Amino acid sequence: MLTTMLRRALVVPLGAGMLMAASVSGFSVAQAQETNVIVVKNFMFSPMSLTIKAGSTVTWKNLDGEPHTIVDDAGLFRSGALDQNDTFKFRFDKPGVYKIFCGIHPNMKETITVQ
Ligand SMILES: [Cu+2]
Repeated sequence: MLTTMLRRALVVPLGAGMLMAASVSGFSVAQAQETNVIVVKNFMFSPMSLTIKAGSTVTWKNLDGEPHTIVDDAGLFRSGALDQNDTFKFRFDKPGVYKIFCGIHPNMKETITVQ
């Protein structure tokens, strides 16, 4: 009887703490969506074309269980293999049209226009 009461007393604050942690991380995800995020899902970049202002940072997030890389066609940058939920960021300082592809699956392509 005493042990049951003790267990309940321990479980309730732990559960509340986990709920708070979940809402805090939810908030940070919502904030990240205000920047330029490209989702990699189902072997596709989404969106496949994006127009941004010079000086903007783009974040790629891989949602697939398969690894993907983010490679600039002109050799400006190349990410390591992104596992599921990994992200890669790059800041585009120069205006231009950037062709991006996945180094593992070169048929995965997208275009980023920097104004
Ligand atoms: Cu890929």
